[in-house]
Amino acid sequence: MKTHTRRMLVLVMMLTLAACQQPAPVTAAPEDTGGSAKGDFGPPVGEPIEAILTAPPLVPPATGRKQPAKVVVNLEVREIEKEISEGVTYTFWTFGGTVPGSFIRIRQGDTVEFHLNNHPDSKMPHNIDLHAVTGPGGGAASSFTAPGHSSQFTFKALNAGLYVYHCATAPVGMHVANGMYGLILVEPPEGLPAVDKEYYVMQGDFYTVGKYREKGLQPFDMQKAIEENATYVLFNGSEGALLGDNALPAKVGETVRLYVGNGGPNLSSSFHVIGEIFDKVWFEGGTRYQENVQTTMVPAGGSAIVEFRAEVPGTSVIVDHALFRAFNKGALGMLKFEGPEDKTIYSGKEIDSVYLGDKAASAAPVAAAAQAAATGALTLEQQVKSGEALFAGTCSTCHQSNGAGLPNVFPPLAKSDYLNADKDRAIAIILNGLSGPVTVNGASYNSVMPPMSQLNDDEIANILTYTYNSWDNAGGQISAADVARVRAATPRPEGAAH
Ligand code: HEC
Ligand SMILES: [Cu+2]
Repeated sequence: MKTHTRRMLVLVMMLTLAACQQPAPVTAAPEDTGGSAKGDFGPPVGEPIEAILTAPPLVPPATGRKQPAKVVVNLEVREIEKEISEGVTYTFWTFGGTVPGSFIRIRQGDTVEFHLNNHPDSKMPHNIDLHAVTGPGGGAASSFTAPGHSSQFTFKALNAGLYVYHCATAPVGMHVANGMYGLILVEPPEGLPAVDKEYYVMQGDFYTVGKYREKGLQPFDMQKAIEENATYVLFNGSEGALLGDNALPAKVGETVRLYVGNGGPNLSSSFHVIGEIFDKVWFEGGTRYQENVQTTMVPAGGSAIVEFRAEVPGTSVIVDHALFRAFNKGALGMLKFEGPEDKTIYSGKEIDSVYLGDKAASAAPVAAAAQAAATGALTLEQQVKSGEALFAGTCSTCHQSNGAGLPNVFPPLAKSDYLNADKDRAIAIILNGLSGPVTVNGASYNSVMPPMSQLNDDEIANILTYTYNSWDNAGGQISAADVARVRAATPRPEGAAH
């Protein structure tokens, strides 16, 4: 403890004593919530061990060791173009080829010989700052590595906890925004309690020149990053990383532990799982846990370990509860629990589509259509399939999945004379919404449809093509160019979305 800190403490104690004249009441010792021994456990024992590194969402097995060891970590930096959203690619800078980077698991007291290898194809130099390191820059100064080179440094893991690591090469924010972060777990000497499933989930915010879901290769947007105006907020580096077939599985009755990190670079996460209560949260990735938590804050450059039990079958949705990030920037994931129902806990109807909307449907047709559109080979059938997936949730909430609408409230899209009369008008309705009296198939409606301005030209074209080719409508095809033409012709106030 530094002298001035000690002086401060004495001062605080004196003030406290002065404030309450009576001696402090004797309170019961706080219940043990998992605090851990501190410090150095001596020199490494036995032969050096090569660390097992895993790609997200997987976590290496527990070290199972009772003594400190020398652990060798080999981490390779690679700059790679990968999908960030359906039909959208981005040049990620990675630790180990994935975003977030490889998960590293060691034990407190271990001596880590760290090798950072920068792939010869890289265009940039990189380094690493591990928050688990006690020393200048967390290793950054010792690990600056040009393309095609390797660096080595050694540190002793003095503190247990779940730590973020990240690149710290200038411009640091840009390297982190491009995906250069991951987690290193330093197990306490006694290890963590056994659970059935462990997964690795890490949030990050991304800044692209094109807007959310604008197709093609998207460059990094420095100005948006400075303004903290994220285009995407994602778990595990891409929109579909934890959705559909990539949902994290568990069986009913199993205990699940998530190692949650937040790479940032800018946004703190309000980490929440819809329909779950965290039995335990090792908040801030430290050594003590809180119980019965709904939402836990995970700061940029921080972490948390959350645990719960899969009680009933179904899909639980992982979100950043800053909800526009979840539903309009991609911060969604899924946990899929399989097993017998327990109607005493939950009646059993699976309701994930209420929250997930179009994300509950398979993203494959949407991706296929986007790919075909990019090469100019988009077919009517691909548009219809993609439109069907997007209609689910986006339009079906009101117009119903069979297009029938609801009497007096939502007009039908099925066999709608209003829809079939004018295609450009239909495009304009989706772009700008609709209010005031309308007559559809002889019935009048006077309500409000909000603008669906979060949809891009391809998506609107595909939704309408699906609508025109379903439920006895007039057929035909709407192209993205049609939507762009109508969009350009309709003035929107400054600040309105897109
Ligand atoms: C929040 C509810 C809601 C959503 C979501 C919604 N609509 Fe509507 N829609 C309405 C209402 C209400 C009207 C009638 C507005 C009025 O009375 O002026 C309407 C009218 C229409 C009309 C003109 C009338 C007709 O039946 O032909 C079309 C076309 C249409 N919507 C298409 C869509 C499409 C396509 C989507 C999805 C991209 C969509 N709507 C999403 C509520 C909604
Ligand atoms: Cu870097």
